[in-house]
Amino acid sequence: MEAKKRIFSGIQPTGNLTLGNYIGALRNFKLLEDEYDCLYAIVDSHAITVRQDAAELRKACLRTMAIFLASGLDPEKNILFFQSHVHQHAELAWILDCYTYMGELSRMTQFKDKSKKHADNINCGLFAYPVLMAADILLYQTDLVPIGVDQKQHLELARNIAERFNSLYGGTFAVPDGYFPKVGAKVMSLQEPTRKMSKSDPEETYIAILDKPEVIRRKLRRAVTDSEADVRFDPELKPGVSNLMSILSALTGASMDAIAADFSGKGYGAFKDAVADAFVAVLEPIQKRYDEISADKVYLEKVMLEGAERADRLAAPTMRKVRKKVGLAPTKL
Ligand code: ATP
Ligand code: LTN
Repeated sequence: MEAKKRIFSGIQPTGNLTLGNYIGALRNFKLLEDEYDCLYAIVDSHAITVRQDAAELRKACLRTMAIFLASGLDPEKNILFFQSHVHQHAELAWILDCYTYMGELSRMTQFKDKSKKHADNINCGLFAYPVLMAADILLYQTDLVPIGVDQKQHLELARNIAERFNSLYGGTFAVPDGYFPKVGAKVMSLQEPTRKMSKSDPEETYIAILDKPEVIRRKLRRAVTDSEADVRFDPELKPGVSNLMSILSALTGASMDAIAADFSGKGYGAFKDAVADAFVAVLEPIQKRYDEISADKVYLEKVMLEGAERADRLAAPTMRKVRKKVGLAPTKL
C-alpha cells in the first residue's frame, strides 16, 4: 500500500479563533484527516513574536486545543500538539536562519504589517517568524499545507529554503504545496471589508468561533455594507456585501448567483439575518462540544502529551539528517 501524503498546518493561540480561521484553515483540517497523514500544531512559539500576557496566552493555548477537538478533529487520526513541546522546531529554525537572507524576510508583507502595528517591538523573532514556520513544515517532510491565502508568501519562502538546502546538500526536505479553500480563502473584516478578518483586531471586526448567537447577530447587524440595497457580488464596489456573500457561500455551499437571487429585493436586513443564521447553525454544535471538552483537563492533557510524543518521533530523523549535512558535532563517535 502506498504511504499517505503528509500534511502540516499551524494556528497561533492568539486571542479568539475567528470564522476566518475556521473557513480558511480548521474546516479543511477536518476534511483532509482521512486522506492524509496530518499534523496540526498550536504554534505557541510564534505567538510570542508580539507581546502577550503570560497567563492569558497559557489559557488561549488550551482554548485553542479544545477548539481543535470541538471542530471535530480526531486525535487518533491526527497528531495534535503544541509547537513548543517539540524542541526540534526551534532547533531546525536556527539552522534554517543561516540559510535565509535578510532581503527575503524584509519583503514579507506580514512582517511589514505587524511592524506597523507593533512599532515599539520590532524584534528579531518577528523578523524571523517565517523561518520558524518553514521549520515547522520542513521538519515533517510535509507534502501539503492547508492555509488561508494570507500565508501564501510564507509558504513560498519555505519552498525556496527547502530547494536551496536541497541543492546545497542533496535531497533533504520534501518541497511542500499549499492547499487553499475554494471559497473563503480570505474572509474580510466586518468593519473594514478590504482588510483580512484577524483575531488580533478589535472585537467588533470579527466573529469568533465561540461567539454566542446574540453576539453574532449584533455584530452582523453592525457589519459595514454600502448605501445601495441589492445583494450582488462585486468585491471592488461592494466589498462588505461581497464578503458576507462569500462567507454564506462557504458555509452553505450556495453559489453567488443563488444567493443574489434569493435576496433580490429583500434588503440588507434580511440578508444579514440569514448570514447570522448560517453562522449560528455551524458554530452552535462546535460550542456545545467545546464546553464539554474544555472542562475535561485530563483528556486535554492526554491529547497534548501523546501528540507531542508522536510528533517528536517523526521530527527526529529529519533533524539527524540536517545536523549531519551541515556538519554539527556528532553525538556519537
Ligand atoms: P493574528 O491576527 O493573531 O495574526 P490570524 O487571525 O491571522 O492571527 P493565524 O493563527 O495567523 O490567525 O492563522 C491561522 C490560519 O487561519 C492560517 O492558515 C491563516 O491563513 C488562516 N486565516 C487567518 N485569518 C483568515 C481569514 N481572514 N480568512 C481566511 N483564512 C484565514
Ligand atoms: N504563520 C501562520 C501560522 C503557522 C503555520 C505554520 C501555518 C505557523 N507555522 C506552519 C501553516 C504551517 C499564520 O500566521 N497564520
